[in-house]
Amino acid sequence: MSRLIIVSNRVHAPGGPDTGAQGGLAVALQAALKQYRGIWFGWSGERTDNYTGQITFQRSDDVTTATVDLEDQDIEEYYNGYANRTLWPLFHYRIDLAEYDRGFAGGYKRVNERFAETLRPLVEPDDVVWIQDYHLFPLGDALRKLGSRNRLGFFLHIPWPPRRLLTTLPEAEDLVRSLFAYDLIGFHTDEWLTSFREFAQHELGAKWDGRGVLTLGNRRVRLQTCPIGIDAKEFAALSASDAAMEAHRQMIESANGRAMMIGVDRLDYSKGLEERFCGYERFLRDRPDERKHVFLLQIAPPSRVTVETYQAIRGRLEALSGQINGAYADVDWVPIRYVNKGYPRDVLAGIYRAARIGLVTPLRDGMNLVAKEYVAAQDPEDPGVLILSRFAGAAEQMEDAVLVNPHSAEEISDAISLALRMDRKERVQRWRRLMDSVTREDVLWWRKTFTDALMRERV
Ligand code: ADQ
Repeated sequence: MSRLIIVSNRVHAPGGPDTGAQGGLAVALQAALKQYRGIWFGWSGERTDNYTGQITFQRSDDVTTATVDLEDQDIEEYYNGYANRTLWPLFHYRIDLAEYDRGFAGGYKRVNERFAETLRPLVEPDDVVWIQDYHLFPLGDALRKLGSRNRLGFFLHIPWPPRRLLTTLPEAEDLVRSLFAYDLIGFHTDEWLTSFREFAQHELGAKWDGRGVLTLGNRRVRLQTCPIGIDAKEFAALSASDAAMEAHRQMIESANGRAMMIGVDRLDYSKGLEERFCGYERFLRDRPDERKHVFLLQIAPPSRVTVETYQAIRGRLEALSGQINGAYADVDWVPIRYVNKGYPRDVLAGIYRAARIGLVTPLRDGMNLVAKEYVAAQDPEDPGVLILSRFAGAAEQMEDAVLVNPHSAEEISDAISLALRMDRKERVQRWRRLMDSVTREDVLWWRKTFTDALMRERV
């Protein structure tokens, strides 16, 4: 049987601490690796003075992790630079924040080539290689240049931007051409897949067969929509754990009869946190009668703290929550509780369950797993209401949420009011349909769908 080799920017070594950040993806990938006696390769998160390609192997059950350390310049140009300051904003439609810098582009190429050189000797002829996400677009091509004839798959966890936006990236054509090294590319939604296909067809002259295959010169690549899910069963079980019940009890007690709205997001401009606060402020301003029946708990652990735009958004959110609380708070009520830390997943499950409304309003998101976790954690007899951005990939599957345009404060305000007034019958009906899709297309379905399709590709 073929072995599976998964490659991602960061690798979580087995048995590491549960910081809440690892999430369902790492668990699903570990399960896939176990099934295929696989290897998980990537950056350790540590630095070194001199990249030598020295690999640290760790083994637990049937999963082997293989990690390398990176030099400061690599981390600065490849990770903080091209990945986080060029590709991430551009792929979330924020060309105003994207920085185009040849130094970043060079560092990105160098690290991908280093990964390829280090990984190549580990790959046996029958192995199947599955590369994850935007940090590693050119890795497949670099492996082919070193003679790999293995089946190579790639999955993109973030949106693919519309063709005209992507043309602003100086390296766009080379980058897309390099993706033809793969046999299969997976996207969360049809929208992201179509944007990729349109760029390849109209900017590079690739041919589309109408049945999922693009051809460029002598390379063919299959495109597939394959939305990621969560481990829904495990998450529902977590929400019945002791830690979850205790968190639930505490939240209900401290809500003091008011409806809680919950937001859980990495502190990132793509998540629409400022727009969410403004929409809530609109609700507070326009609906004085409903105002004190509700409060918002926003949990937002800082991420990418060394990047300036992330420091700036943190400052703006602190100011905005302070202004809103200053304008509306009373002796017995504060409209926004704003918390900047992570929580273990069982505690998070209890908090979700205590929330009458899940507020998930990214401006652009590849999928968004928080929306699915919120649904999975609900009490089936008395579930809360999910308010979800139309611009999250999750909206393609979750049409029974209250869908909103996160750029419109009025739509967010109306949705909050609607959710607060929604009767139990409608909440249960909507939740059942949502839970059905969250359970059916879970993370195990996602990785099986992708790996099965990859195994079927001819070499
Ligand atoms: P992210 O942008 O990180 O993922 P998301 O899909 O919402 O976004 O996943 C975040 C995860 O972190 C969730 O599992 C959530 O529970 C956890 N988390 C967030 N805040 C937390 C906190 N304070 N404490 C504990 N846990 C917390 C990227 C893409 C997404 C895509 C995923 C998977 O941007 O669009 O859904 O990859 O493909």
